[in-house]
This record gives sequence, structure tokens and C-alpha cells, in this order.
Amino acid sequence: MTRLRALLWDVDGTLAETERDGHRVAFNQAFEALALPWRWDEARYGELLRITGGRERLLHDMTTRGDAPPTAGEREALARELHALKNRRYGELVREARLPLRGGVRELIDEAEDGGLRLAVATTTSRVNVEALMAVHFGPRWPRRFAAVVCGEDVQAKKPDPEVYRLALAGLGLPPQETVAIEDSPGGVAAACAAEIPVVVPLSAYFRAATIEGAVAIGPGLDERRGWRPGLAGAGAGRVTLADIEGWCAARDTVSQFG
Ligand code: XBP
Ligand code: MG
Repeated sequence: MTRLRALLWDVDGTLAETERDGHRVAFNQAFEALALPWRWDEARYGELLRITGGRERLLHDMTTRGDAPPTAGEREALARELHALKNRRYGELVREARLPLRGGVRELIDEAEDGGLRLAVATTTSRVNVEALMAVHFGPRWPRRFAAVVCGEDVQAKKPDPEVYRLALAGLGLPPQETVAIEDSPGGVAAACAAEIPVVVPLSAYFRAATIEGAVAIGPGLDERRGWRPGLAGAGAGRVTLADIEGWCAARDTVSQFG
């Protein structure tokens, strides 16, 4: 059994419910700030999540609206302005402590560090958003704890492209089989799988009913032992531990779930 040497963390939906309670809310406040009548309710935002990248999401949404600016250049400029406003407001929401870490995240991070594993971030969100969230939850010295931090600006192609994961592996100097990704979305799982990294999926609010291919384990959250596939021994009280994750990854060596 290959020993795990690093945990690779997705951010949005995995570390915290940032999409529903953070980015979506901040996008709507940006629309309001520019006196636009547009609003994204939870259902519409859920549909839009298949477009990764906030600016790309805005541009896509504009193609569906009759009241969007007529030229590509104007739409680009508006998307840039809205995105900057959204990110500023998102940072404020984070600093107002509106976005707690999901259950079991801090415990697993601490356990991994205590066990000598390294940590990385692999996300397609903007770096400024990652920095805001991490500083609030892990303090100003958080970059010392994360050996590689790869964000949306660092890649040519966002998830489901595997580039973000390949860069994180290069930053860590590790082969994929010595790492595991923690992801919440089909696109994120596809990205990690394409980089040959085993993936554990604590489903987030938006993806509870999603079809997810290729993960080594899927369940309701890292703070819950019940409801995981494959199941966990002693599925009573307690959280998902590093030993559970190592077990799932080892089982994947013999029973491929990637086919
Ligand atoms: C999440 C995303 C991002 C965020 C918004 O990716 O797709 O676009 O919704 O962030 P991940 P930006 O789950 O991989 O972190 O507005 O900064 O793009
Ligand atoms: Mg995510």
C-alpha cells in the first residue's frame, strides 16, 4: 500500500459552502451595486456552476439575457467590473465570518500535519478569494502550512481540465498516487482523476444529487461517518480520519473505480 504524503484541497464547496453563501450572494450584491436588475437565485446559480470561473460564469449568463450589452467587448468590460466588485464583497463576507469551515475539515488538516503529510490547495477560484478565506480560518501565517497553492490565475484552463492538479503535484514534487484530492463537484473530481489523483468527495450543498464518476469515496461530509460509499467501519459517531482515506485509496489500487 502506497503511503499518502499529501492532501490536495479544493476550496469552494469543500473547505466551506462558499458558492451558495458566499460567491452567489456577492455576485447579487455586485449586480445591485451597478443598478442591474439581474439576480441569481440558488437554483439558477446551481445551473451556472457548471461554468467554472466567476468571470466566465458572468459571460455565459449574459449570452442568455436580452438586456446584456450588445457587443463582446462591452460584455467583457462589464464582466470584469462585476467580477472585481464580487470579489471585493466576497472578501468582506468572509471577514464578517459568514463562511465557516465545513465540519471535519480542520480536524483532518491537523491530523494530516501531525502525521507528517503535506497540504496543498488546488482551486479554480481567484487567488484573492483563497487568501481571504484561508487567512480568516488559518491565520495570517497560513501559507506556511500549505506547500503548494494553485489558483485560477495560475492555469490556462480551469477545472475540469487537470492543469490545476498537475501544477499542485509539480509544486509538491510528488507522484499522484502518493496524494489524495478532496473535492465536492463533478468537474473537480474529473480534473483530479485526469491527473490520476485519487479523490474523496464530501458532497457540498449544490452537488448532493450529482452524478460523480471516478471517486474512491463519496459521502455527506468529513464530519460524518454514516452515508459514505464505500462504507466506513464503526459508522457511528466520529469523523472521517486519515486512516479511512488511506483505506479508500489502497482499495482503489486493487479495485479500480476509474473505469
Ligand atoms: C470554484 C469556481 C469558482 C468560484 C468563483 O472552483 O468555479 O469560479 O465559483 O470564484 P473550485 P471566482 O471549487 O475549484 O474552487 O469568481 O474567483 O472565479
Ligand atoms: Mg469545489
